[in-house]
Amino acid sequence: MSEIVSPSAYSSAEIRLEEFLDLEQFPIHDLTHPKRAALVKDCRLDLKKWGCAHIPDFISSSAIKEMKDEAYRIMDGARRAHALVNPYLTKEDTSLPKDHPNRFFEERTSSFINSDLLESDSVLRKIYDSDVVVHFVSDCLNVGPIYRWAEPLGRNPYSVMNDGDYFPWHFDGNDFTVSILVSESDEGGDFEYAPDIRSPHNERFEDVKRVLQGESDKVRVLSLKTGDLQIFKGRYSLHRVTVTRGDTPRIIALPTYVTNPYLVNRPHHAEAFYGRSMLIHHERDLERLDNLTD
Ligand SMILES: O=C(O)CCC(=O)C(=O)O
Ligand SMILES: [Fe+2]
Repeated sequence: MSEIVSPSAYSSAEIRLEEFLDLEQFPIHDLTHPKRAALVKDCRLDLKKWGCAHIPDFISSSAIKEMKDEAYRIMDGARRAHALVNPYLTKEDTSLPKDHPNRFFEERTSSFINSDLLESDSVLRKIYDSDVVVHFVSDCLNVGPIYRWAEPLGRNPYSVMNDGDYFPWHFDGNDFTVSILVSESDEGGDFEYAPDIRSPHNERFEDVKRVLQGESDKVRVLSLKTGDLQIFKGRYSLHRVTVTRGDTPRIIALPTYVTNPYLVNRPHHAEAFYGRSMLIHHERDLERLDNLTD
């Protein structure tokens, strides 16, 4: 007779890493494994040098296929935005000079499949919910502790870009983002970023302005391939995705992490990116420790 056992924790499901990783190649669960140490070392160097770490072919092709299939099944829920956004996802402050980055607005035409739409047995959900993955990402960033955050819409969404779509220059509300490309567009869809262009308590508006005006030598381009893992400090690095072209949509899974697990996006950020704000976004519109605009 089978015994009914109550969960020992609210999230009691054991996540099988083998469902999305080749553990021989990427033994992220084994803290003594030299391969894990080498991966962490490379990521730390890349993050220091380029503000971005990149592990090719990290997620198994079967898990990529599962995520792609899921994204297509729930694609109807993708919200195509026509929002005009500035890099901070804030309202325009007309008291600032006309060429201030706060007043630089671009049209976002890309879509999100928000996190609340993911299927219950979604592989993306499992990747996000795995503490082993959080620990690995934290080690790679050399920052800890980091957490999943309370953001209900944007914690692990799919971003979808169809022919002609554009994802404008912006900073993220969360500290760190892991990107997993699930489907490559036929053309375009390059990730461009200016590493660590701002830091806690230092907005560096002049440097940001130069990037927006296309005059900065700080911009780097990363062309991801399906299955690659990218770890990125989106709160400090201004970034965008160039226009995508062709019939194949660019679909990317975006698990996101924070240093304060209580936080969510600010209401205006949630509305512009994820199509709506919820009560939680208004209740938790708190001061940020880093004192950055958003
Ligand atoms: O699609 C990407 O590669 C980046 C998406 C992004 O920057 C975001 O969702 O905030
Ligand atoms: Fe972003």
